Amino acid sequence: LKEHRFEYVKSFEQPDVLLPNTWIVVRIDGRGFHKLSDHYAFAKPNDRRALDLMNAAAVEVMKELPDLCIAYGVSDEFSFVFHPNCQLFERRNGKLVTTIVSTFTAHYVYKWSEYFPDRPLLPPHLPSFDGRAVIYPNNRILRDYMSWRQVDCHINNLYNTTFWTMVLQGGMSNTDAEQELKGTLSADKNEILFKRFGINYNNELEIYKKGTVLYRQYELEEPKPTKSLADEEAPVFESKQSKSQQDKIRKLRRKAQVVIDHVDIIKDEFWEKRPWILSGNP
Ligand code: DGT
Ligand code: MG
Ligand code: MG
Ligand code: MG
Ligand code: MG
Repeated sequence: LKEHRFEYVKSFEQPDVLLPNTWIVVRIDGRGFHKLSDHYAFAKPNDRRALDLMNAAAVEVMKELPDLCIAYGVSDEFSFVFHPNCQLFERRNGKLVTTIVSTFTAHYVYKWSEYFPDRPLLPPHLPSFDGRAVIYPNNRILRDYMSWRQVDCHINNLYNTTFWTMVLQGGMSNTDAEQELKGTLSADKNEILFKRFGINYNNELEIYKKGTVLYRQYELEEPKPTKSLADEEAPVFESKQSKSQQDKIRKLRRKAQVVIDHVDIIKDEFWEKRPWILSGNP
């Protein structure tokens, strides 16, 4: 029989396993959302419904993939974070990225009409997302990555808020506003907003200024078995967890509430108050 004569093609598939014991961040980003946001007339600079839809789709991704320990979203992007001890899909890059991108996109499309009941989603203006995985070798660098995204959110939002206020409330042309803002510092933008438009930037919504962080909350559960889970096995960075411990952790994560928050993730406080995020336990 010659049924097996085609099987050699399997050997053309290349391994793409991500380094062990490193944080994995899968960042997805809307393709051509500049155009999409125009087409569906998203509010400028921030469309609350569009952001809520991004967050709702991301919550579903967190629920479907209990291995995820935290996610951060801003604009048309979301970063999903797997703990160094994660063994999902044997840490295969392609499988992790494509699963996250397609799960997110499916929920984004499914929920669209709930958030935009008056703007039916129609081809050729359909949302799609790209995605990539990056590994980070330790907690400090993972936190610097998260800080980088939140700083980006702040810088962009201050610029966009000032720009669109000058255009929409100040009646300036896009090019004039752009010209005036060229080379300005944060303090200058705050002053333009306050002196010319009576807007205190600090009073803008937290979701716009800080973006969105998703994580699991365990407080409502009965006393956590942190002790037994922590003592049973060596620290996560030193040894692989057993299959049974991974299952236990996955179960606890599945039961936990996914919280939508708009808070500072740059300072220590956020991480110190929620030690399970960096410890991966549960
Ligand atoms: P890409 O990612 O290279 O395919 O291209 P874009 O167009 O998606 O560019 P990107 O991701 O750098 O920037 C995100 C775009 O999405 C940006 O043009 C503004 C738009 N956008 C995101 N959120 C909002 C929103 O809440 N309101 C409005 N009006 N636009 C938004
Ligand atoms: Mg982009
Ligand atoms: Mg984009
Ligand atoms: Mg983007
Ligand atoms: Mg299959």
